[in-house]
Amino acid sequence: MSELLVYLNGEFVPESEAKISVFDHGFLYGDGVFEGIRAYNGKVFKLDEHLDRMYDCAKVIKLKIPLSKEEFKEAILETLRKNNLRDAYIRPIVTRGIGDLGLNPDICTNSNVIIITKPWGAMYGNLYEKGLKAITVTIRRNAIDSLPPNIKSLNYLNNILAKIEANAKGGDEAIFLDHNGYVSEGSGDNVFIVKNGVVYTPPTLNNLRGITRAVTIEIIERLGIPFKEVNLGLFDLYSADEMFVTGTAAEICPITIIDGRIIGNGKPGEITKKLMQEFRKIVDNEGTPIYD
Ligand code: PXG
Repeated sequence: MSELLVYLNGEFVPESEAKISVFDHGFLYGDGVFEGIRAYNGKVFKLDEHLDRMYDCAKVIKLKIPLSKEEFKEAILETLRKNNLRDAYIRPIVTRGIGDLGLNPDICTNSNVIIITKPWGAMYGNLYEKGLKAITVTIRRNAIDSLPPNIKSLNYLNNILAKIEANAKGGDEAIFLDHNGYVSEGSGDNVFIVKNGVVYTPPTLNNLRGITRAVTIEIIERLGIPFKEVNLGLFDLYSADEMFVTGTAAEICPITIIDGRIIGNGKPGEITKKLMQEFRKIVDNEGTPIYD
């Protein structure tokens, strides 16, 4: 089987030849941005929303992306076409580019643009039926006034530390609190709970403005399920009737146990299951077509 092709600064190169310099500040300092996007059934889900977020993040870190959004969109679609993909994971990356040693981003002149695409299915396997085991980790989410969690940057060490801790404690996913003890998010997803028929999720100052989160809220509102965006604490998580996470990779995935507390009856809740069904319908039907 021939290798998949990676988009690298306008060229399509085989995976094994897709290389960038060790002097790239993306590698040296985690200086850059990325996205995680998915294609279902020949259509890219929420492509404009992901690109909008990536360009916003780039602006925040004063990183110039050498393509217009339209050009970037076309590059993503073309990468998928070159690889004959219909169900895929898409990873656009923009790095600060080559500079000398030393932090100063102004010495880097040419950012690198990379688009990796891979065939991809469900992330958590049978856990969509069973539910995840979550662990609230002692590592706090990056403070909003140090490294704002709204930036989807190449520096994911905070998330990786959380994952290490959750893995060590036998969990499937880590849940972060922020420095005030408010619930922030998972290591790669946003958090929701259900209590007495009302769905709750924290506001997005202390977490990533998840695109799946936004889609989930749209579904909740369309179904007329009561919904509140409020700060949550450990008490709310431990006493929830249902709990789930949302993300491009995770989709909507139930949590059935957190820190040894069983959520509801220990099975994915009714509202969670309804939202998962509705989400499936949307991803199967909506999106930017890859092939005409
Ligand atoms: N919080 C964090 C920290 C994330 O990294 C989300 C929330 C959910 O955002 P979206 O827009 O995807 O609903 C993310 C996204 C991976 C992977 O490879 C991780 C994400 C997305 C895609 C793939 O683990 N995280």
